[in-house]
Amino acid sequence: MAEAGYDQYREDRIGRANVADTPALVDFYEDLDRLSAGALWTVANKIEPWQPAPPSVPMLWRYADLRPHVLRALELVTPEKAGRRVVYLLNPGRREIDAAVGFLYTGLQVMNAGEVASSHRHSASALRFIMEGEGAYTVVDGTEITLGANDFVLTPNGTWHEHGVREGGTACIWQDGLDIPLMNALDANFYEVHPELAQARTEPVDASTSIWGHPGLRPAGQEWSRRYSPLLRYEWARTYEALNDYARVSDGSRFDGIHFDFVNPVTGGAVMPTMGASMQMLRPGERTQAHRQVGSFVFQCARGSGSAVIGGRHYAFGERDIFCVPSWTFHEFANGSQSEDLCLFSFHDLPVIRALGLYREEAYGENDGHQPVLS
Ligand code: GTQ
Repeated sequence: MAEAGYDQYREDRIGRANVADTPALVDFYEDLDRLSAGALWTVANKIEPWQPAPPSVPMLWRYADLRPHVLRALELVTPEKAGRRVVYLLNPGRREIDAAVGFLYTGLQVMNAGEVASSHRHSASALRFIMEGEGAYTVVDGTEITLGANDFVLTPNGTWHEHGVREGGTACIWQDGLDIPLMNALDANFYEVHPELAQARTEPVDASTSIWGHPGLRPAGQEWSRRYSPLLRYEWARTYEALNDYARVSDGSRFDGIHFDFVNPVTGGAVMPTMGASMQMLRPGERTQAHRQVGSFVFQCARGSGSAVIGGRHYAFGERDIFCVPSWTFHEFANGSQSEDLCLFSFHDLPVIRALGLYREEAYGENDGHQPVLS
């Protein structure tokens, strides 16, 4: 990797078609442009890079910076007027498509006790990672799901869903992750409002967890053929217990530490067709080696604090901070604490990448697996 900084790092990946402009060529390009056409060699470097050259840049969004503004939104707009009261995160390289990284959208949604947001459904798949507050719930296709801190929750595409906070609760903030930019890139995005504001509760509260949420146990005779997981909530207490149990017997991955994917219990595959999610833990003092993958990632520090080197840039983060890793960008993590573990939640587009046969990964081969930190 060049030492001239991240822009150079990106530039180095872009091939160079080598046709110098002449008056005749410029004339030619103008004629083509008038016909809504163009010469490939003028754009080949841009549209056919040697390897993925994402316009997304690594980003760290600090919760301490965002949180006051998220809470401000409580006073400024109602869920009825806004539809969803969300502060979303915008990658400077992805402004035109409102993505946090690649084709992934993320935002911080906030609701007060007693508030309800109306029911809707869309082609986009959605997931939530709960950050703070008491009493939040979401209703997905007739089941009310209780949301607690660090729970991971699905609202798959096509399912009616609405959110709220129960009376007697507190202001609640959670992270939304959606594939909205991907749906729009594919011109496949539909959006529909429920005829009634709220859907009927046809199932008992937390039914999906009670039926499908027991490791190693499949409810006999229950059919499930939809393209998303029937388990809609992955509870933090169980996830954290699993991380610690795994850590007792293994060092996990040299790139990701103790690392679990959240999966569909029926298929063992990703929770939704377009987005997957993971939780990983780095033990006190642990430092991973760098690798890169085809796929875009959004991380949230769920517990503890640590640092990452992403594309040669160093980021220090604390609990609830959010950062992203663009596709094919080397990244590595460290837990500098000697006493506390570090847990990172992430979601990504690997189900899409894998379904299309595009997945690759590569270890950073030099310097014992650690990137030089660029200026
Ligand atoms: O809760 O369904 O942050 O539709 C963006 C779009 C949340 C939602 C967002 C959405 C939702």
